[in-house]
Amino acid sequence: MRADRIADPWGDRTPYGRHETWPSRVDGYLAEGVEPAAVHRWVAAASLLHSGGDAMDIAVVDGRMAGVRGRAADRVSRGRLGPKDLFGWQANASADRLTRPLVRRGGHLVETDWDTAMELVAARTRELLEERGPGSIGFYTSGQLFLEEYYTLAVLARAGIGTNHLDGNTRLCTATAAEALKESFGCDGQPGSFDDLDHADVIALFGHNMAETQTVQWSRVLDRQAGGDPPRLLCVDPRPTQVARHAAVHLAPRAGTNVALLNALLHETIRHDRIDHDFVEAHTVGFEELSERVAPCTPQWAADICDVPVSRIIEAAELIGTADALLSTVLQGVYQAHQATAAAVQVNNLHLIRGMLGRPGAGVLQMNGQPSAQNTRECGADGDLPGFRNWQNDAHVADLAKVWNVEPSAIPHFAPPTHAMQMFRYAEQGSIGMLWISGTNPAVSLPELTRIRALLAQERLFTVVQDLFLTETARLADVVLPAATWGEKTGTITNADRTVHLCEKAVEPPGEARPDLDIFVDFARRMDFRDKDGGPLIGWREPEEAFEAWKRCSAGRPCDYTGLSYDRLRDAGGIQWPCTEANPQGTERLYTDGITWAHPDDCESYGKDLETGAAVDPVEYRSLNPDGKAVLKAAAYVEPHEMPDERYPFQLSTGRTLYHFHTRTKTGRVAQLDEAAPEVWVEVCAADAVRLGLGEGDLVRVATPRGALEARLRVTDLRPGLLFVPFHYGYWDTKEGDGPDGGGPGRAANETTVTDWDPASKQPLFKTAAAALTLVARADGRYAPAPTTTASAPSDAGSVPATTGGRQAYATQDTVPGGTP
Ligand SMILES: Nc1nc2c(c(=O)[nH]1)N[C@H]1C(S)=C(S)[C@@H](COP(=O)(O)OP(=O)(O)OC[C@H]3O[C@@H](n4cnc5c(=O)[nH]c(N)nc54)[C@H](O)[C@@H]3O)O[C@H]1N2
Ligand SMILES: Nc1nc2c(c(=O)[nH]1)N[C@H]1C(S)=C(S)[C@@H](COP(=O)(O)OP(=O)(O)OC[C@H]3O[C@@H](n4cnc5c(=O)[nH]c(N)nc54)[C@H](O)[C@@H]3O)O[C@H]1N2
Ligand SMILES: [Mo]
Repeated sequence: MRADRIADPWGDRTPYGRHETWPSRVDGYLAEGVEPAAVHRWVAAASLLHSGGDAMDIAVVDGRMAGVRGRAADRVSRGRLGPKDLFGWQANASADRLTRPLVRRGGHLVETDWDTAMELVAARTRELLEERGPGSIGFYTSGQLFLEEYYTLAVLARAGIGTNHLDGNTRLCTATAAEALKESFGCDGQPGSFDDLDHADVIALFGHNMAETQTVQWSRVLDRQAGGDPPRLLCVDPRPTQVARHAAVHLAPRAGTNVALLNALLHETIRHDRIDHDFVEAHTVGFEELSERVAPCTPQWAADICDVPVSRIIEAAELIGTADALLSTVLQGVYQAHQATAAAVQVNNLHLIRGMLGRPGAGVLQMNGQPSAQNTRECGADGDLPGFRNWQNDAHVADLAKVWNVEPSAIPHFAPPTHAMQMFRYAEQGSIGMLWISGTNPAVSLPELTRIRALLAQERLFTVVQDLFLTETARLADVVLPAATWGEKTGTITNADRTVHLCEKAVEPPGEARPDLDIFVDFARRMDFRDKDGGPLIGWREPEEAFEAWKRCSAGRPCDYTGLSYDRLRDAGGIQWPCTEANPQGTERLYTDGITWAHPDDCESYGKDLETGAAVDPVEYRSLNPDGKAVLKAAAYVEPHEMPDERYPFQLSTGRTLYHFHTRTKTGRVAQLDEAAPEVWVEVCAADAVRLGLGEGDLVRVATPRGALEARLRVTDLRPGLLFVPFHYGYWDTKEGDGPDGGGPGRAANETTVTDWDPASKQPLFKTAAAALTLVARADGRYAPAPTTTASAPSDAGSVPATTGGRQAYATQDTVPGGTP
């Protein structure tokens, strides 16, 4: 069967009932003119454009990628693929891929050979180490490389250079997921499993537009809704997402008020005694304090703050309170906020007091966004030590030093690992003299771009950018290293429910582009990093050797990989960690038998004060939680730092659309995806549009105290007083002289966002800013270039042509009879 998967992103329904197995449906797409029989090889991989980890095979014809298909047996997708995965691979073959290293000479980036480029980087590193020490060097990496690459980078940076300045764009993405898990359970590690979607009777989505950002798991929800005993959904999102449209209860709160709402939900749960007292007694500390703190947080109190009907809050509390198996998911509507960790922790609290953990259907998914964000975190390429080790615990540092065969003092742990927002500040001030950026495009994705551009362009900052394309960030670099990507190199990625997939090399990279692992290993060799016995610090070259080295580092930690191998992953497909020799099938759910990693000797973190971010000291933690139970941490609601006023009367939120990935370096180069959403737009509700005399398609200006952008207006059903702008659109494909560089109007959402972050997770705020909206030019018959299939659907359905993909977007969908192949 063929279907236009741009017009229908989720594909056909395969209904199933509660506690049944999700039926398979194998999705595939082959390039125009390629017949299945012409495919020479199918090479195993998994999705790289979100955190779902959908297994997919890459079709190879004459040494080139020619298509993809899902894998029926895959535990997370059962064969399905979303539009980004069906079509996105085509970007690999873009004519403008970087194929040779570039170095800046006389103000211009010019091509050079690898040896010259790498020697330049190594020479600068040596010079800085000698003159100013390891603290003058910083690394900013990604959630999109492979585990093997992060681990190598973590060893290289932490024990080789000896710098504390290593973080990922995961800071913008899943830092709050990690922090909320540490606060509640003492340690990172996703408690739940995607399989919980098969068993839950209530699914609550907090600030998570699953329909657009995890399209395959959303198909699963739709399939359950079409089957017997469907789950009831609770959606907390100020926009009319597809999730909201399918919800039994939809709350559209004022942006930035999640803590008030969650405190009211806790208040109601406790008031009605919908509590699992045995679970609370056996597995938690802090219940009394939590009860006291939420006692004044009545639904009426929250209704005023959140600007939602009080009856709706009571309904939401009843849904949660009467669930037999509750699954909650949490994502950026919670994480990119001034009280990110405080709010995410209250979702954990709801589960803990209701005993909704560790059994089928009862679980929390503190979601990840990027495909390998989990690996960035577990390998310590973010602001943590590898293997979820605790930087404040000398025994953990000593253990890591043993794995690496270095002195503990060689691993900086005098202060918490530096977070990305602080690293950029150091680069701005000049204490960081070299910043090596891999697999991320901060000149589009960080807040307050005027500041970021100026900071990266500084003469005194030596910037290395490792990417596939000459991105906005690469254009500001001193050295640009052309990387190979997914499909052109081998490695593993771990998705949001701890499922590890192997991605194998299918084709050669273009030109001289090299895998990120090769680049890091090459650098380590040039720097001649040694262990304490004079052996090489990094003794591996190949991905599988790096994986084996990581296994040794993960041994005995929560993310234990010792039972996995490339061969096992080839045979079995995706496997969930922890996976040991004693437990070779992996682990579906954490915390099935109590809270296992919160003990003071084992925990990754002693926690932080949710309001100030101050670290709890070991002695305090030990006295609060001597037996290592889950910690119920309360938090008071605090108003967003920047609220609308007369000059800036709107709240501005930013986020995603289904058809694009981040700064569009891949999806913007693919016809099917680009044409579905070719330009930036801004969403406003009908009442606000009428009040301001604005209409669909008008060119408007959105301004905040930091900057402005221009976009066409889409009138939708989002909450009054709110504006929404997708953050995907940088300026790489605008005409010469256009965009902020050339003085024209900006179109990147981050021209407007603020440099500010959650005190505990240090994740920046992308969901609340005060903004003004003014007319630039009338629509003159034009429409906003926004999809109609998604949250950006126009409130007047017939007013805009429907989003379709046409023939070029036809993909196959095959349901396997009988479900499980
Ligand atoms: N199509 C697509 N999928 C992706 C990505 C992509 O770029 N494109 N990126 C991947 C990555 S890295 C990530 S992190 C995830 C992100 O996935 P999501 O978090 O689902 O995506 P966002 O659009 O950032 O934000 C989700 C929702 O938060 C809502 N929101 C805004 N403010 C508030 C608030 O104050 N409270 C609440 N409750 N909700 C609020 C917004 O209306 C929005 O619908 O997606 C992943 N998947
Ligand atoms: N306003 C606003 N801003 C946001 C957000 C928001 O919701 N609103 N969301 C934030 C979130 S959650 C995220 S995750 C970030 C994402 O922000 P970024 O990480 O900056 O976005 P990407 O476009 O994914 O950048 C990844 C880069 O890596 C390159 N790349 C891809 N594969 C490889 C590879 O194998 N090797 C190398 N070396 N490079 C590769 C790509 O070409 C691309 O340039 O944006 C954040 N910024
Ligand atoms: Mo993300």
